[in-house]
Parts: sequence; structure tokens; C-alpha cells
Amino acid sequence: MGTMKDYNFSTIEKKWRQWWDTHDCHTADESSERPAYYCLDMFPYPSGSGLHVGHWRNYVLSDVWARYKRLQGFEVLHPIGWDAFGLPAENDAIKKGIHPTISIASNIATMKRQLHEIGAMYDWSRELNTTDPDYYRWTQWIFLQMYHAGLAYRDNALINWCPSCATGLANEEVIAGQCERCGTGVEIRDLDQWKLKITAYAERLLNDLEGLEWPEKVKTMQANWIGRSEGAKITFQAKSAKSGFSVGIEVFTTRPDTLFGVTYMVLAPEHPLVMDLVGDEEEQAVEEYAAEARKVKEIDRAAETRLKSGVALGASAVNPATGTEIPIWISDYVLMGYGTGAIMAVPGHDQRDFDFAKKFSLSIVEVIHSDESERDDNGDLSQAWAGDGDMVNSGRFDGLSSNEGGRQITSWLTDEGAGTESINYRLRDWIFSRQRYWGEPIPIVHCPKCGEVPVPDKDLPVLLPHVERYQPTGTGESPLAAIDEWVNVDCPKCSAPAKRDTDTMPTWAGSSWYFLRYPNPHRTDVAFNPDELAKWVPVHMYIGGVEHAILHLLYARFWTKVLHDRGHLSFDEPFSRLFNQGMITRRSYLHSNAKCANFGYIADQEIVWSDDDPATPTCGLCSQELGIEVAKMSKSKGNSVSPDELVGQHGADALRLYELFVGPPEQDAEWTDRGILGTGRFLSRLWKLVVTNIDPNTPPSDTVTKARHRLVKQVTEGMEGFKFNTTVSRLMEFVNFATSSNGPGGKIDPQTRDDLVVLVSPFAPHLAEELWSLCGNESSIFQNVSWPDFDALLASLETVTMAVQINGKVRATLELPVDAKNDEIERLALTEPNVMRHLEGETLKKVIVVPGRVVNMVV
Ligand code: ANZ
Ligand code: ZN
Repeated sequence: MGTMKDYNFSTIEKKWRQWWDTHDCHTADESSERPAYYCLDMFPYPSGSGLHVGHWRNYVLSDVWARYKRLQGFEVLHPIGWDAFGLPAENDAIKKGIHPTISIASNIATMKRQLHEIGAMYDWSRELNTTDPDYYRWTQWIFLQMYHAGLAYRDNALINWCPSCATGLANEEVIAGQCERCGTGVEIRDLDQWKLKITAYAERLLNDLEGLEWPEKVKTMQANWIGRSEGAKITFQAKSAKSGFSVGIEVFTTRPDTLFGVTYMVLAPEHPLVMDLVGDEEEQAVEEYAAEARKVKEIDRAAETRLKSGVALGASAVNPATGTEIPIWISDYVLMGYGTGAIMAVPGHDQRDFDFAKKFSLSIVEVIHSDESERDDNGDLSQAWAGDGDMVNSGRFDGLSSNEGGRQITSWLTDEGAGTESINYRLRDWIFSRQRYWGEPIPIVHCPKCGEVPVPDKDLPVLLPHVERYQPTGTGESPLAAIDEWVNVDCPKCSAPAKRDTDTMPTWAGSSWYFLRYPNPHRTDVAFNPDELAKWVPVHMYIGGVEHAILHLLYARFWTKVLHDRGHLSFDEPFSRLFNQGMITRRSYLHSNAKCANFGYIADQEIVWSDDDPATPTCGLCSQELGIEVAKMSKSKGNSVSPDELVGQHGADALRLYELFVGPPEQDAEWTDRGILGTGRFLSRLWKLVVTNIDPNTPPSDTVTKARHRLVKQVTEGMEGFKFNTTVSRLMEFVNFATSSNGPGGKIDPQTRDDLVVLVSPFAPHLAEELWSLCGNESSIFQNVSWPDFDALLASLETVTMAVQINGKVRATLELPVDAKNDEIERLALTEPNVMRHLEGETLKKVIVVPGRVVNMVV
């Protein structure tokens, strides 16, 4: 039995992966009696660089959880697939000059091998790919569901345009004024675009956050993105400088209490009334200003600190509270996309208005008094006071608190027909058109007679044609527009010659509903069957990166709600519980010598570590000292570590353990290359401990039994709390104890051995399965073994001895954990045989527990 002595991970791991596959171990059984549990990973996009150990961590975390749930008795659905449409895949294909269909197939092959090596319990029978026509047929069908509900519409709009990706972007894809994908500064363009009316769901998307077991941080990010503001809409009567005509200008304000302090109005330069209101003299300056404003990024326009600029229109409006005439200006600090695109300016209480008024010598009236506001030597405001206070200079509202005043002014305006309570959301409709090749074609035909005609469901999918030239055109049209034989079709309604819509859907389309497809991925008659879905979805546990906090997670919630409202789903939230894993960071070394061939992020093998000064890495070519930076692991920073070699050298289980051991799952953790040696050693020690106890004649000893209960308790609690790193430490400690001469010296009883193997199995499944079978078991741990139980008392660390007295006489002693609760102590005391005997036939009047000392019973 020489082979049994050595832990040969590479043979073992291959063997068990094959065994799992041939025994269909990971296929979720629809007809199972077990309760259903859906543990979902955010599916990856098939990138050309494959997986690095940072990605691996995510999949290991979810697999530990899925396996744990399996051992707890659930039927676990743990699927995986490919988010393969969209910019990332297309940009990658363009960079390499390989058609996306080809590069994606080969990227998937690589990543599939890598995912397989994790040994995760993925149900590959449900693998799906968003670029598969059998899949995107249903993505198009959902788009049409939106269309029929009036939630998908075409709109000529100013949109964010990335000049480098040559496509329009959703607001969510613009991060600090830059394209979320490539970092290029975003421009504004005027294009006909498909939009999805996510704003119709703003209220529900916000309110329903409350019921979700999600990290607070993510919920806050979504809430801020939706951005609910309570206030009022107020109409100001304005007089055109050009025609003298009267026109109402509506503003949105969160501070109706400041109405008496409105000393001017500002319209966004793009506001449709600007050209009606402007005077002849002002017209040219206004046009020039508007043209300049269009070039400024929204993020800069909105910045509080931006130097205020603007032009007066020459027109005026009337403050409905004071009857005073006030001038109307345009300025880029007012955004067309928010509220009504016009504001009532209150320089006394809004800092941007204050700065603007100072610059253009407009009057400032204080209407909210506070002792805390900052004043100059004359007692005037030296800054806007934006807080609460008492109303002043506000006629009959004087003396009210600003909150009460706001309510009263709003109701007065409502009576006058000049205003109304209003709730405003920051959320904008989702710009859904992309002028790119690699996406789902929008299933609409444009007919000169019938207008927009949806492609009938039976004609779906609208296939993406295979073309040689798929590079973006940059003209505002997608490359599809150039394919005449594809574009020209008969109108589905009147059969006249018509044209297909040539836009494609954004990356986020396919991922907005994929979790609904996994329960029955092969159905051809429907996208999903609500009855078959019901037991799996909402997803019980969703695991992925926090970078999806807004985009993907908001869109998926939106689609789910729409499908629910259309009668296709019984639930309206997709993910009950969410876990965000932290990122893996690693040191990277930055070489600043531009003359050296190693300039930039320098590769590991080019770095020289001298023995004299081990803290200072230098360049192998030019000997210059290198800068050290700890950054998110990525290929472009030269600090990414491939799992492939590590799996070859140390085994998948050792890597799994190190991925867990590296730090708390929800936190970022720094990768160290030698860390895996420790977890590898641990697995060898565990192996030895178990194989030397295959046929033990070892009877259970008290210390080992207690240590076992303690271990089961610690691991169970660690699992429940998602503290996998400390849980791995506990397992290591136990193996140290079990092998140490102060402990049992390597001898453990069969139950302790079996429990240990089961506890380890979610972390190191290959090794655990091999040990399990060496212990004489025929089937897989994950087929019919349950998670071990523990006894709370045995599991507790320290004990005290307590006497149990009945009417002052000691009748028993109890060995109890120091932290035992009074009712627990009482319950145990009452079950002592000698105590029970003495209580027979007596009425128990009173029980007094003196913790740590005595239980007194009075009969
Ligand atoms: C008068 C006022 C007085 C305001 C005051 C604030 C303080 P949030 O909280 O983000 O919803 N506003 C409205 N529409 C705008 C637009 N399109 N561009 C720029 N600013 C706009 O902000 C609402 C406030 O932002 C509104 O309330 C309005 O200024 C301004 F003491 O109205 B307020
Ligand atoms: Zn160099």
C-alpha cells in the first residue's frame, strides 16, 4: 500500500474530476425531493487573457458555498455560462484582428478548461452563451415585450458618445466623464436612439431594495444612482424678450421654502424655450454660449467648484411669491437632463447660485435665518446657507421653520395652480442602442408605410449576419447598415420593401435575464417556464464583484420587474442574497527609465533581487531601482498570476485553499506567490493523518471528541458567516492538534476522521473525495453525506463544575461550559438521574441558579 502514503494530487484531482463528470454529480436534478438552492456566479465574458488567480477566487468562494449547501441537504443549482456579446469581446477581437465568433470560441475553450480545473460543481449541462441564437432569440423577445409595453422607444437625444469605441453609451457606462470600457473622454452627440424606460420603475427599484439581503454598500450605491429628491414643481410666468408673449417656465426645486429668495432664473443652454425667450440683441451671444456648453462634459458642468459662466436672455419672469420681476439667464451649471432643465435661483441658500449672483451682481436675499450661517462684517451672508432655519423676508410665512414653510408654500402654490408637490429621480432612461456589430440586432423593421414594425415572435431570432468587416464605422451607424442583403426586408405587416433596424443591443442585455434561463436552458418554445423556475428563482445566493453594483444589478432588477408585470414571472426581484468578493491585488514593479527596454510595468523575470538589499528590486538590464505599487491584479499591470502553473505544481485543492486563506472573502487581499506552499503542506499533513487512521482501533478519547465537536462548531459558524479564511485556519489548527504529541499523537477515532474529511470537502473536494473512498465509502461525499452536527456543550472550550442541591443537599454535580446560560443549566440539572429521583412525587417550588457555582432547588 505504498501509494497510499503519498499525497499525489495530480492523479487524485484528475481522477475525481472525471468521476464527477461520468457520474453526473453536478447536474441539478429537477425532480429531486431536496429543497432547491440556486447558487449563482456572475458569468464571465470570454476574455483573451483567460483567468488569473483573482478571477479564480470568485469561483472558489461560490463553489465552497454551493458544496456546503449541498452537504446541508439542498439540491443545488450551480450553473455557469458566457456573457459573450458586447464591447469587451468585440474590442478584444478587433485588437487581435480575429473575427469575434472565432476568438470567442477559442477564449471559451481556454476558460472552460481553467474553470474545470477549479473542480467546481458547475452543472455544465446548462452552460449557456449569450451569443447563441437560441439564447439571443429570447433576449430579442424580451426587448419586444418591452416594446409592446411602451417601455422601449426611439428618441432623438443628446447622448454620451465614446469616440474611441465609436458608439453611444448609457449613463451608467460613463464613469467620471469617461467611457467605462476604454477610459476615453465621453462626448455628447445627437442621435436617434432606442431607450428603455427604466425611469418608470424608479420608485419600485428604490423601495424594493429594502427587502434584499445585499451588502448595504451596494444598496446605497443603487439608491444614490436612482437619486430620489422630494420637492415641488413650480411654474414661473415669463415674458419673451422677442415677442412679448407670456410663457410658463417650470422648475424643479427641493427647497420651495426659499421661494421668496428667488432673484433670478436659469435655464440650461439646451432648454427648448431659450430661443423663444431671447431678445434680438442677446441672440448671438446666447447661441455662442450654448455651442460652447455642448462641448463641456456633464460631470464638469455639475461640479460645485466650477467657475460660473452664463449669459442673460434679456427676458424676465415674475416671482409668484413676491410679484417681483426677475431676469432669466442661461448657464451650463443647469443641466438639461435633470428635473425640468430650469431652476429658480436662490443665491442666499444655494452655493452655486450664490457664486453666480456674486459674479454677475445679481441680488441676494436671505430668507432662511440661522445662527450658524457665515456672514461678513456688514452682517450679510458671505456664503449660501443651505441648511434649515427660520423663515424671514417671506411675508406671512415669516417665523415658520423652513420645513413647515416649505409645506405651506407648496400647498399655497397648489391652490394657486402655480405648483405641485413633485418627486424627481436622477435615474435616466437607459440608452439601449449601440452602433456596433457584436450584439443582438434590435428586432424592429422600419417600413415607409407602417413605421416601426416589431419582428413577429415566430420570426425570431433576427440573426446577426456574418460579415468580414465588423469594425465600428464612427458615422453613427452600425456596421450592419452596410449589409444591403441583410438590411432590406419585406415589412412584416404590409410586405412593402422596408429596412431592418441596424443598431445592436448593449453588453448588458444578455446578462439582464440569463439567471432565468439556467433552470431550463434548452427549451425552444419559451424563454423560460414560470412553473419550472419557481423553485429556483429568485436566486438564493449571487456572488460577484462590486463593480456590477449599479449597471448589471440594476438592469437585471428592471427586466425582472417588467417580465413580472407582463405576467411572465411570479416574483419581481432576481437575487435574494448578494455577496461581493474582494479583489486580489499584487505588487507590481514600475520601471521609470524610458530609455530601458523594460520601461513600464516590468515582468517578474526581469527583476533582480539582491541578497544585500532584499527590499529593493532593480531592473535586470539597467540596474535602476524599481517603484513598487500594489494594484488590482491585471494583465496590463504586468502583475497577474495564472492559475495554470500553480495548479500543475501544487494542485487545485492547494490553490483553492490559498485563495480562501488569503483574506476575508469580502475584502481585497494581497497575493503572495509563496502562500500556496503553506496550504499545500497542510493538505499533505491532513492526508497523512487520515491515511494512518484508515483502520484505527482507536477508541474515542474525551479530548479528541471535544476537539471534534469544537471543530464542527467553528467550521459551521465560519461557513454561515462567510469567514472562509479563518475557517481554513481552524482546520489547520485541528490537524496540528491531532498530530501533535500533546494531543492524540496522530491517533483519531473513525468518527472524528470522517467528520474531518467532510468538513474539509467544500474547500478541498478532490482530496476529500479520495480520502472518503480510502475510508471505505463507495459514493461521493456530495451524493449522500450530511454536514456533521455538534453538541454545543461538548464544543465549548472551558468548563466549570456546579453542584445541584435540593433543599440544601447536594444531589449531583454538573460539568458545564463557562458560558452556559441559566435556562440551559436548569434544563441539564433537571435531567440528572439522581436529581430526577429526588424530585419524584415532589412539587418543585423554586430553582435558583448561581452561575458557575450552584443550582438550588426548593421543593
Ligand atoms: C431652489 C433651491 C434653493 C435649490 C436652495 C436648492 C437649494 P437634488 O437634491 O440633486 O435633487 N436643480 C434643479 N434642476 C437642476 C438642473 N437641471 N441643473 C442643475 N441644478 C438643478 O437638487 C435639486 C436642486 O438642484 C433644486 O433645488 C435646484 O436648486 C437644483 F436653497 O431650487 B434648488
Ligand atoms: Zn532598465
